[in-house]
Amino acid sequence: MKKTGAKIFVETLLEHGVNTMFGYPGGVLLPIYDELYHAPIRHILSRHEQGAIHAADGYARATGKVGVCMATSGPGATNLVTGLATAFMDSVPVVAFTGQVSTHLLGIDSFQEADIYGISIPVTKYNYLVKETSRLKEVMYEAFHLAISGRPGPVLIDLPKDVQTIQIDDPPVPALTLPQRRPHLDPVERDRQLEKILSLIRDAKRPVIYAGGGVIKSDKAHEALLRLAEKAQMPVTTTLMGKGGFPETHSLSLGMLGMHGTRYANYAVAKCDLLIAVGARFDDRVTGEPSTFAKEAKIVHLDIDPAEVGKIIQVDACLIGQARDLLQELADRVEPQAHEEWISQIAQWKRDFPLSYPKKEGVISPQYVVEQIYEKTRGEAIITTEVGQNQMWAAQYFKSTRPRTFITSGGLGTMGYGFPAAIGAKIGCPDRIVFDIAGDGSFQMNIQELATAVYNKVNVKIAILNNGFLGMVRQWQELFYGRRYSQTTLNGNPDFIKIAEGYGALGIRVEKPEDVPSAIERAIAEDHPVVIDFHVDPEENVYPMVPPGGAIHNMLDRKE
Ligand SMILES: Cc1ncc(C[n+]2csc(CCOP(=O)(O)OP(=O)(O)O)c2C)c(N)n1
Repeated sequence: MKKTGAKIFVETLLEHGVNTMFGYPGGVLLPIYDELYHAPIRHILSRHEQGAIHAADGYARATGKVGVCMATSGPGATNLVTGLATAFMDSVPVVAFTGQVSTHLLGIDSFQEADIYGISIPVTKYNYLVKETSRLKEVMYEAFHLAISGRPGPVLIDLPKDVQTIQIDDPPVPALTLPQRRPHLDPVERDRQLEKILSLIRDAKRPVIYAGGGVIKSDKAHEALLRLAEKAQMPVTTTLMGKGGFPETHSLSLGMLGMHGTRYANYAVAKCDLLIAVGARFDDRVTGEPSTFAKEAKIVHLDIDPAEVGKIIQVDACLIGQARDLLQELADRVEPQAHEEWISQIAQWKRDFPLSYPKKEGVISPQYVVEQIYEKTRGEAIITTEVGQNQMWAAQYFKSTRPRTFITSGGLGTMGYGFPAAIGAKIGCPDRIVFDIAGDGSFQMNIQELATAVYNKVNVKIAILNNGFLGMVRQWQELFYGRRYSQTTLNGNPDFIKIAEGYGALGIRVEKPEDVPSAIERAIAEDHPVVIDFHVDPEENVYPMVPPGGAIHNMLDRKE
């Protein structure tokens, strides 16, 4: 039986278990949207293509499945670019489809033609321009495989209109002919590395595990990490992307390290004699000046991507593979250890330098709002964040205990990510409470997605830490540019309550600290999207802070 490309497209999505996708139509996608009209796929119409791709990304991060989104040619496709780069930097499995002008119109500046294939090369794991309908099914099979295998990432498929309309014989299910990954190390060398790591652990007096997003992505890696840490008594610090990979309520947890990490995590890294990095990439927000990072330590790197090993820091030993498999192997093989002196030193640092913030009479501290969200959700919520101070306070004060519950744009630092990502996360995990911890600047970057949330009954909560500033940039201006607040005052902010109501959401304004807990309780009780506008201390800063390019153990703190 002959089938159009559009029909093959929908059938192939269904073969991959896709029951939800996010998108925004346009002329060149009419054949596909017509096919979707009666397909058993929930298509969420965003209000901006950036909203669609961030929602697909949030869905992927919360569920572990591939997130799917679609946009039309030209401006629809270019509106996806920030979302592709966001997913690429954080290794998120997204398959993005773009409509394209028909093949005979390619390359001649046709109406709404943009070379999204070319544009997206640096921000995708792989990308395709499908010129023949006969290739479509095979390309889609490859794309879904590539997005989620190995180190995950976004894959883009550009679909000219005629490829969607041409009819061909029903294509068979393709056999994937992708080149197989070869092991990075030969078995003898691998054994040597493993033995070396085991002996480094045996000899270490002051070990630290530094766990990144790879521990979240590799299913069950967090269980192996816990077993390894407890058995060898190794304290664990996580990156922003690694939050939830190790319970932050555990006595061996050091919380987050790096620019806004805890003092005790950064001190522990500075003083450790063995640092085991797992699923982490020595990002500059983590290392500060790399030549000063973990100077006293032997470095072990466990990662799925050999390109990450030795990229920033020379290592003493490495293993390449799934974080789960490598951590399980180490947890099985390692001999039980005790590091009483080291653990008690860390406990002392925790007592001496806890995370803290000033409690001012009548003023809402943003950190208090995050603490209350943690309390009122009993730490069970999925948190998404925007970018800036809100993101760092969320990371510091919401103790994550499970993978896939802290969702944030770590690598690209995309303002406007958190709210659409929250929509995707809630659709993927409808039984969880989902809070977007937002700044008043970031929220306005994708505020239009309130329509998406309300219309589709996506019960997300947006907690705006409204300081009237682009707070994080203002903080840098305060500390390093003589308090010259150039273009960081958000004059002209709207009335967020009216905006929420205008879209049919509930808006709650909170101006007094004593009203914070009840507002959060009320928002949770509502079976409806809620915007809570917390008027917080306008010039509160995120501390501790490592000045850019410094050593991470040299941190600034507030002047009392
Ligand atoms: C799309 C985008 N543009 C600009 C920036 C640079 N930037 C980083 S943090 C920040 C301020 C964010 O302000 P707001 O959302 O109000 O959050 P706050 O820091 O006040 O919590 C800016 C402008 C960015 N990260 N992303």
